[in-house]
Amino acid sequence: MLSSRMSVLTVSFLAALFLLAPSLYAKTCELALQGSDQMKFDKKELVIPKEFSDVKLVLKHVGKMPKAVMGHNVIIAKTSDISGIAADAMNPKKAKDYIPQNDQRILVHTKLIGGGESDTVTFKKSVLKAGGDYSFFCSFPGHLGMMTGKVVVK
Ligand SMILES: [Cu+2]
Repeated sequence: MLSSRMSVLTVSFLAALFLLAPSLYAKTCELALQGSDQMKFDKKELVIPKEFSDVKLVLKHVGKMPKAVMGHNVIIAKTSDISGIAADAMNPKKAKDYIPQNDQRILVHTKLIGGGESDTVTFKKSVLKAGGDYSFFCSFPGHLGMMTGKVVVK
């Protein structure tokens, strides 16, 4: 009786350790970005502090307009690649939902969403180099001018 209780305790202890383990090794930085019907993001800068190994980016469309009219996404790339990606985003032969497919310049992206929707993307911080010149932007046609900002990697 005692030993079976012990083994139940042991199993639950090991299960708890197993569940805890990923959070002990991976430190996830949570970033939140909101897009609106006014064609704006609520932030001009996303900062990833040094101590994190992983990043979780949550994009929320706080407006009401549908995806086809006021769709938003987030693409993160080197600042020097942004205009080229934005151009390809409008080419239906290269892009799907305004996201160029199999494009090595795109380091991180969410899907395209409409009002009331949200999308989350998680990625290894190591896809970005500390101190690199990165930007984020929305690749929906015409949104780059209003919807862009810097990604600062510490
Ligand atoms: Cu947009």
